[in-house]
Amino acid sequence: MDKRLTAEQALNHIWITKGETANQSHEGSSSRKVIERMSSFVFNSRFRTEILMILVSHLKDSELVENKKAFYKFDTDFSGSIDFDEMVKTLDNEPTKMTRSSMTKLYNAIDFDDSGEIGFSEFTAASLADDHLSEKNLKSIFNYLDRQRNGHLTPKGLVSHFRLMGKKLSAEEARAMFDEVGVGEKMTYERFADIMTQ
Ligand SMILES: [Ca+2]
Ligand SMILES: [Ca+2]
Repeated sequence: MDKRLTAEQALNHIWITKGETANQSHEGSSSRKVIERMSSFVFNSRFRTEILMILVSHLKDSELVENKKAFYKFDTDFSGSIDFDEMVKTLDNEPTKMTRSSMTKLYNAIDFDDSGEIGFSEFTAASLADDHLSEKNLKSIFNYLDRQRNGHLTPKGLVSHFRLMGKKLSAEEARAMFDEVGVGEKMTYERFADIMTQ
């Protein structure tokens, strides 16, 4: 709860809203929504980001039409990734302005694997809509992670799940991910849903 307020307050700080004109196209305002959602990504915990990345890999193309449209608005050379210059150029063209230093922070937060570029999955994880975070989707991701079906997630369970996905995660990192979101040993679905929808 607190985190959400902080994010919203900071967001108001980042954006100098010029107001939308009545004749602004639907596409313009829908991509602006994507950008607004994206801009709060700076405040994400690692746990939430990791789970969003998993969620993205489970979504169908048909559920990501809006995200794809927005992605190609940024990826102007159609290389399949967004570099920092592309991000700056696209955001500079928006009716709302963001400072360079906010852009850098945002870019680094979305470039979750530190590859120096924002790929489609990273972009999408950062710009998911409330619909994508429906109870149905969250329950299915939770059940997917709760492989022992005992109703909670643990740092240890996360480590073994990551190993299955071919991703490295040390016990210390998993522990730190739980600590960051204020969870001890066991994360229930309710807590999980809370973290994911904040
Ligand atoms: Ca590109
Ligand atoms: Ca990347």
